[in-house]
Amino acid sequence: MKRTFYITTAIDYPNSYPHIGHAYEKVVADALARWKRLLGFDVFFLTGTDEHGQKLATAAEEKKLTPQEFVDEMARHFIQFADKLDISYDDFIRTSQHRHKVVATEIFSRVHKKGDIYKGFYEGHYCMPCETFYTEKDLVVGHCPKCKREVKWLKEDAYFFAMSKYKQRILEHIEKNITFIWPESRRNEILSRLQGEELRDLCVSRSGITWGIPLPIDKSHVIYVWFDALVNYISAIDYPGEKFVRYWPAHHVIGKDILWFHAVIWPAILLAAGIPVPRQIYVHGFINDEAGEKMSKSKGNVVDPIQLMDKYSADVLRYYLLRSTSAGQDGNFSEKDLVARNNTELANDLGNLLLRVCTLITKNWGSVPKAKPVQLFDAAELVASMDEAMNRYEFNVALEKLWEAIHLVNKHLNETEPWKKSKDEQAVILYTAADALRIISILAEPFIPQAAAALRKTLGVSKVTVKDCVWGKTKAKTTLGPQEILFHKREFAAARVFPLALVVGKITDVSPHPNADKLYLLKVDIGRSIQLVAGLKPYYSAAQLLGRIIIVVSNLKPAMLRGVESQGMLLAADDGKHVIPLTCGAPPGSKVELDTFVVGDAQITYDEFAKIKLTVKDGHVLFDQQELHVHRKPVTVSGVDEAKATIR
Ligand code: ME8
Repeated sequence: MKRTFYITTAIDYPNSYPHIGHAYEKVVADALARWKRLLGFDVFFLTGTDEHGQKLATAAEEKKLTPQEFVDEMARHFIQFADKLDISYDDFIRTSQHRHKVVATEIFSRVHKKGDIYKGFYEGHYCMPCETFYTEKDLVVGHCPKCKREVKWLKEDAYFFAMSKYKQRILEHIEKNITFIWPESRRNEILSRLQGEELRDLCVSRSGITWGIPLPIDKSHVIYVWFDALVNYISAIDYPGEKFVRYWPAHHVIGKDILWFHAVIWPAILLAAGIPVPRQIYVHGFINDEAGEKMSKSKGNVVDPIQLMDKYSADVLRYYLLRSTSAGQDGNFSEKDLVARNNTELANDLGNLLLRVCTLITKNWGSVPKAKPVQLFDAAELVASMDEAMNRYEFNVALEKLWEAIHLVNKHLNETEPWKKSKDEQAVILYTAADALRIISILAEPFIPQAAAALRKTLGVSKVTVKDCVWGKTKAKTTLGPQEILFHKREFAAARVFPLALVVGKITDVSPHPNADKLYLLKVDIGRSIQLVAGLKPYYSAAQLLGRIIIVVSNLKPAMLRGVESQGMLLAADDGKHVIPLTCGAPPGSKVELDTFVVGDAQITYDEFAKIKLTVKDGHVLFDQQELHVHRKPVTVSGVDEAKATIR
């Protein structure tokens, strides 16, 4: 029987689009999942979305959707995101799925039957975005210690989980199992917190919220979102069925902000339900901006992983994230460094090596010559040292080992100068290089799966298992090709700014302007309600505009137009004959983006606006050849003469 390896990521809150932290965590888990598969393990890799709780209900309300409609739409983005990033997940769990609700309810009932759930009331400072209650001393200058936002005082009937009962068992487990919480610094953090303070019982219900899983013992409450969410790790493997028996316990990959939930609350729930605790909790650091600052929308320093993949590739982003961060540490994202690594390590060291070897062999031999290779490096030792690093989540170290091998092959070609050698000597040199690349193509798979597949295709390698990482397995007479450019060299250009903050809006009211014949007053929902003055009266009746989805400039200085304030401007294409408002198939409140531009939000004047030239091509709206879109849904306009249209 194959050894099993069950690995999970945290399940992401889909209240907003995936960010670089989500990308990093998924890539970390994916690299290890792929590595273990390479080693012959029977791997099960789980990722997913955490869809209940007030935070999601509020986000849905802002978009005027039901929570279910909202999470259905957002989960699609997260699935597409994982696919684009080449995440080899075996299952994607969504906590609003029936299969999950059944198991979450069952676990709650089990803990209740055990006598570990009791009724009381809760009062405390509650942080809505983090769905967490805090005591006075937890607060940081009166604000949430995690997200630093305002907290609200709440008092409500609630059910409690007698978590304090399990403190000793959890403490002993952590003490006995050195690698249970990894890296060690994180283990020490939890140990000292458990040793130093009393473990309080946990409030595990919320009343007054309907978006969640009802308590089996009291339908007027829903299960606390963290209790609900943690259960995903076993609901996805059909607890208590055959898959659960086969794969549990898991290796959980999570970020440093949710360690307490995984290292203490989750083991307590499992112990109460009579289920073994997880095998390991690996805690990664955060990806911050170039200056080491936390990324946040308000600071405007957020990098979008989807844009990065479009601009470079999933492999380049994966490689950069894995290579430039150390296990457990925070990493500073720098696009400049990403480009530098792409150019030297990926395009030069690896990509050019393949081209060189292919050219030398094809030109001089037609196909791989027959010879006995020189063992440029110890393949078994390379695998073993990479394995050691991978098991410690030291992906940068594993990649350094692999690149040492790549450097040796480059050096071998440079120093032996095969083109000056006899036929026999040349055969040995070139066979060695091709054979080394074959081994490298296998070991590169967990990090850069697309390039590794292209490499294997060129080298005619079909099987991917670590057993093939031995010298001399390349078949003589293999014709190499197609010769792929694995990585293109890039130039780093600092991001340019698109000065218009555009947002999708829905017209909710149309009335005539009191002092002007050609103007309407529009009420528009852009996540909040604003008033616009628009010169559309000659072209449209009120009924034709009501309910229409439009694009609004939201950073234009408000202007008084014939005595009425306009808090923005609607964009329309005008070809001299028709005036047609731009639109987009995204919900009101969504922000318009461009791939390689950062969208500015500083207020601009009408004169500044008038200098910005937008164009239309095939119905899509462009700025400097780039499409305006909302997460790939283009901003469009149809029915105008595109050559003559100006957008105002
Ligand atoms: O916490 N860098 O979801 P989430 C690296 N739903 N990792 C980051 C990060 C950053 N800048 N920002 C966030 C939740 N993360 C819960 C999890 S699990 C049963 C429920 C990590 O979408 C974060 O630490 O806020 C977490 O591991 C994951 O992204 C999802 O965060």
